[in-house]
Amino acid sequence: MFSNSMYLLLVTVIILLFTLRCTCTTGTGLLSPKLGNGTMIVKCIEKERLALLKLKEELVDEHGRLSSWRADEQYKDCCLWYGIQCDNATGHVTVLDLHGSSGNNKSLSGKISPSLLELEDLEYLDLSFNDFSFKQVPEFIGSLSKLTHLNFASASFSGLISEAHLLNLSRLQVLNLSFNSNLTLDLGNDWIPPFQLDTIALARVKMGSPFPGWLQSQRNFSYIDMSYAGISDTIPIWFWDTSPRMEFLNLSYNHIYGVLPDLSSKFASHPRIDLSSNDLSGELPSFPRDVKFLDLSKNKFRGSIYSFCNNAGYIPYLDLSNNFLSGELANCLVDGIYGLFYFNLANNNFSGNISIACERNRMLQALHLRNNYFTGEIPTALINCQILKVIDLGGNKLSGKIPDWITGVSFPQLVVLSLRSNEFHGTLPSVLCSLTSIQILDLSLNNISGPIPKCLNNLTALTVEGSSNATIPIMYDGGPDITPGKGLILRDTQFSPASAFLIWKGLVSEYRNSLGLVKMIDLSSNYLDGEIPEQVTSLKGLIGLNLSSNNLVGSIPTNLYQLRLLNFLDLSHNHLSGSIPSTLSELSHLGVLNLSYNNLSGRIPSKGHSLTFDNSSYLGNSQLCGLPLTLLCPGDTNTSTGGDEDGMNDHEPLDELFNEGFYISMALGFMFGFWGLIGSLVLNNTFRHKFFKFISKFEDWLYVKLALGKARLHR
Ligand SMILES: *[C@@H]1O[C@H](CO)[C@@H](O)[C@H](O)[C@H]1NC(C)=O
Ligand SMILES: *[C@@H]1O[C@H](CO)[C@@H](O)[C@H](O)[C@H]1NC(C)=O
Ligand SMILES: *[C@@H]1O[C@H](CO)[C@@H](O)[C@H](O)[C@H]1NC(C)=O
Ligand SMILES: *[C@@H]1O[C@H](CO)[C@@H](O)[C@H](O)[C@H]1NC(C)=O
Ligand SMILES: *[C@@H]1O[C@H](CO)[C@@H](O)[C@H](O)[C@H]1NC(C)=O
Ligand SMILES: *[C@@H]1O[C@H](CO)[C@@H](O)[C@H](O)[C@H]1NC(C)=O
Ligand SMILES: *[C@@H]1O[C@H](CO)[C@@H](O)[C@H](O)[C@H]1NC(C)=O
Ligand SMILES: *[C@@H]1O[C@H](CO)[C@@H](O)[C@H](O)[C@H]1NC(C)=O
Ligand SMILES: *[C@@H]1O[C@H](CO)[C@@H](O)[C@H](O)[C@H]1NC(C)=O
Ligand SMILES: *[C@@H]1O[C@H](CO)[C@@H](O)[C@H](O)[C@H]1NC(C)=O
Ligand SMILES: *[C@@H]1O[C@H](CO)[C@@H](O)[C@H](O)[C@H]1NC(C)=O
Ligand SMILES: CC(=O)N[C@H]1CO[C@H](CO)[C@@H](O)[C@@H]1O
Repeated sequence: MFSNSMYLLLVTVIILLFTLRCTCTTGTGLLSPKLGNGTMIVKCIEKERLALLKLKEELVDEHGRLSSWRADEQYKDCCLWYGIQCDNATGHVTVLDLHGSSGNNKSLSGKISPSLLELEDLEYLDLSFNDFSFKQVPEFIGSLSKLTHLNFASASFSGLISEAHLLNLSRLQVLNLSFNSNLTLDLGNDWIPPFQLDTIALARVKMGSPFPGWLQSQRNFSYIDMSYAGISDTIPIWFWDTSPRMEFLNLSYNHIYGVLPDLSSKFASHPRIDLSSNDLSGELPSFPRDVKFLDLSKNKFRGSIYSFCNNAGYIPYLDLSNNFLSGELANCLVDGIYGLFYFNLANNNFSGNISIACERNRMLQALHLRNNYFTGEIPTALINCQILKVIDLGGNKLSGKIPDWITGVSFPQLVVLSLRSNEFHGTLPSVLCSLTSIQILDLSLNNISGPIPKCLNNLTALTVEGSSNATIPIMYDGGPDITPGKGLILRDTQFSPASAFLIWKGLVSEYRNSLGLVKMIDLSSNYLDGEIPEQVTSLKGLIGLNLSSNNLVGSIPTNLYQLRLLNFLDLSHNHLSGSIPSTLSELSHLGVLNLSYNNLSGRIPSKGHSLTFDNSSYLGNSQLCGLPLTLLCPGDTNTSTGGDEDGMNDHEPLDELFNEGFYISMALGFMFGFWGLIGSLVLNNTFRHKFFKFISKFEDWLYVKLALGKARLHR
């Protein structure tokens, strides 16, 4: 009886105490208190609140991302602050997630205060995509012994991460230090970490050249990315048996060498494997039959693809480009590999016919067979690969006529068609004009004859200025085994940007992330005759047009100036006649103009942009006159009298001084407001001419950089 009433009293007192506490906090306007029925209000622990305020004090938060972290009474519950989560039962802070995002500038910077250590139950720490200005990762993170997730990706940390940092992190599952270039992970080869990681994300973290030995202790990871890690070693045989759960492996961009063993049973289901850009050699080993993504490009694999094909199954994404593979494809794409979405064999030594069964590869969107020794005709079976976006067969020995089944009906999504540098002959079929999605049409370096079809204005994508999407996505999935006939179940769909190699201003460049912005026609080095059809002037989206080295006659279409985005125009080595339309000087984006070796006559337009081209643009037209050529037009006076300030040609001794580097530094100086300093130089006529010429070229350069993205030199 007594104990019962004591018990009742105790309960009453407790309830009273909590009610009081409730009143006082809600009374001061606590934001959304965690009122539960039966459960008590959990508020953050005072010690941890002060620690967070101290943390904020040492961080630089220019964009007010931490504005809810305040000392005021009504913000007292730190569990409600931005980026914080607390344990419902204990009130301890368990999550501190202050990640920024890629591509925005709202990053935090400054210093990480050791007050972080007060958060003794912290399990999840994410400071990714911030800017810690190449500071060291503080060693005290090693004392946060309850951490399971540590994400410092792309946070601009530098220096070393050593065993001391990780010594006490026995519960760690996710270690993400990716994209802190130069940061070095310095762990002893024999070191046995206290943790078993699930996710090892160390892209661009330097690890030294030996393959990291501490991985031998990790028996249960599913994800490992050690791309750009500076590894220069073989992959030790034990590595393949460390974790049966491995489903993502990225060791690309290292200097890994040696021969791979049979890998067909070394991964979890539907793995993604990227071993590209290394020095791996030997024959292609077997991979799991359900590999979803396999990139072995830019290695030194040799031999045939035959046994690889026979052991392969459903491979949505397969890139074997840039190796020394040879032999025939044989039935590889007929009864070997199936389910291809992306297929790349470019830059190998393959030969023989291309045979492909589209029934098994209905989802094929990108076919790259560039630079091999393939012969024969384009296989008719290709017509069934209806969602192809990229057909890249350039640099082979393919022959026959350009098939008249390459139409917009068969390939409504075709964006890139490159048949350059083959042995195609015959005329250009006018059905090509029905390729309404085409943005890059490259048929150069073949034996094609006859006229350029007049229906060019049907190439709808090329008639539109600009582009809705900078990248052209190649989709692939890793669904369950898909047997032909059963239909496709798309699961876990991923995207990869389509790419194409283009000859742009004489350089071979790869366009990937900005491919969607490139619109060009290259029919150069064929035997095309007749006139340049007026319809070409409807292709307002074109940024490149190359019709050089053909047998074209007639005049340059006067309305060519309508192609306002044109950056590259090459009509050289034809039999074009008449004068250069003066309106051509309105093409203000033009960076390359080549009209040389034709029968053009009359005066070179002497105003606007045409002035910025030197005489190589006009050579070999015996009847052209005026600057920059030396032949004077009737009635002109000799420029050597110095009367014409724009009359400086390119053969001045000053050339050596005013090299491009100099110009660039001048332009930068100009932009940063040092006009006064260089102004005196600009008073000089010669310099002025060159400076504006440079600015004009600089604009072109900038345009190409911006619009076309980073062009990579290749081969
Ligand atoms: C707790 O409160 C919620 C509403 O806030 C109510 O739906 C639920 O039934 C309550 N549970 C108990 C056990 O009283
Ligand atoms: C803690 O509370 C939040 C919000 O009320 C709830 O969503 C979450 O499930 C709770 N967690 C646990 C472990 O009870
Ligand atoms: C950050 O981006 C915003 C727009 O997103 C812009 O207004 C602001 O000027 C930028 N700040 C800096 C420092 O670049
Ligand atoms: C790791 O834990 C031990 C024992 O608890 C402690 O003495 C040591 O200081 C800790 N090391 C770090 C880096 O926190
Ligand atoms: C690593 O962190 C970055 C930034 O938060 C994130 O984008 C990336 O997906 C993470 N990697 C893994 C494997 O979790
Ligand atoms: C491996 O990791 C998975 C997922 O984290 C977990 O469920 C499993 O228990 C772990 N296995 C071992 C042997 O640690
Ligand atoms: C592998 O890493 C490289 C470099 O970090 C990256 O470009 C590539 O996309 C990654 N591969 C996959 C399949 O994610
Ligand atoms: C590839 O073909 C070229 C030209 O036929 C030949 O010179 C080269 O040796 C071949 N390389 C390999 C690895 O087969
Ligand atoms: C290649 O294809 C052509 C027809 O296009 C055929 O005549 C020839 O026999 C084929 N060659 C091989 C080796 O299959
Ligand atoms: C071009 O388009 C017009 C109108 O859509 C169509 O009538 C014509 O047949 C097309 N020409 C070719 C060669 O596709
Ligand atoms: C651009 O992307 C959007 C969505 O990402 C898509 O709906 C649209 O069809 C794309 N446009 C082109 C021209 O590819
Ligand atoms: C130790 C080290 O190499 N630190 C470098 C890290 O990267 C930054 C920026 O690239 C350099 O300024 C540091 O010298």
